[in-house]
Amino acid sequence: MSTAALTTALAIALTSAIAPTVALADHIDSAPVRADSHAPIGVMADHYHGRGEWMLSYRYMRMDMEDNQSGGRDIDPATIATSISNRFFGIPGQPPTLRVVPLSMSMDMHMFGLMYGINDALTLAVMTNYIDKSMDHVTFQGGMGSTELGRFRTQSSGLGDSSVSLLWRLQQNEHGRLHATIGLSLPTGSVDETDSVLTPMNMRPSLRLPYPMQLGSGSYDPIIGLTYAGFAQGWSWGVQQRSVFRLSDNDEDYRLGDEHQLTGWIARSWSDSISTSLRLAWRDQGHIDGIDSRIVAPVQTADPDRQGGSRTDLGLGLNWAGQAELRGHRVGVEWLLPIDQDLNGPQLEVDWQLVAGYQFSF
Ligand SMILES: [Cu+2]
Repeated sequence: MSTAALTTALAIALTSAIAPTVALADHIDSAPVRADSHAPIGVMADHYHGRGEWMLSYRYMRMDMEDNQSGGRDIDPATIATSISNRFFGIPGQPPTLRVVPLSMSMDMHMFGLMYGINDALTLAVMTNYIDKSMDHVTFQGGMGSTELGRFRTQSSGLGDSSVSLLWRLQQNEHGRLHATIGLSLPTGSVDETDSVLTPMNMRPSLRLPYPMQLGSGSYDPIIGLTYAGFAQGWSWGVQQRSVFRLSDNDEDYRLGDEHQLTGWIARSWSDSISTSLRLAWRDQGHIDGIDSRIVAPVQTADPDRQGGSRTDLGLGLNWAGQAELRGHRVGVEWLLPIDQDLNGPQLEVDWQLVAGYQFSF
């Protein structure tokens, strides 16, 4: 028997010894499934699976953004249009300030996931998603002043970026489990979406949409993560670090900023089936390096330097895990509200996020 197999056998023996209060993995058939053995549904790659176990999942995510800020301070559309400089000024037809201002944006994402326990130490996770984005803007008339010319909406939808990851179990005992995530984000999302816009000169050309309205990164990006989840009777907690590194430019000569996320949660289990959670999530993303030469417009979203920033969210979650004949079925909902945002602005602020998901393992 190899050391890994021995460790696994030992971990399962330990886990079984204190069942039914602590069942860390769904595949230990003798114990009830703990609703909080999975993290709040907004946390990705939070758990691994035992050998030969499969999981299919679907998550719906909604994000709503409204109003602009810069470096943590609110800024209204007329002030942006008259005082924030346009980096493209000097190119024929480009005004000195940003004459088009985003007012709100919404994003709906449908995420599909598949997990498979290759053995007790390694789990494969594949994810892809379908995104729907919509942004509302106001256009100010001509090159100066604060007269509104009109409002317009741009939309984009399609496949987003996908990812393939390996979850590597580092430790599991009666107190908790630790695993590393090593993955690659794949550029299945488009970076050349177009739509028609209203210009300050009252024209309606169809243009390549600015960066936040594109659907993918256009690059192959490594993903690195570390997750710990701890369990006690009636309570559990966890922390996760997760980073995406943008190492190379895409075909349009830019790369998105690196992404770093740190989150921590506590969960209370009210019964085997039901748990509630409280979570803090910090996220930081750098600005864009390089520039897409086809994205030229007097709007903040077209400026690679006015992208990214950091945000801290507070999340309230509910997990349900099926027992007996419903074993293997799970449902989770999480509502996230920002408590702090510091954006490379002007940029739209996040108002709220909702994540709802269904998972089925067998
Ligand atoms: Cu899973």
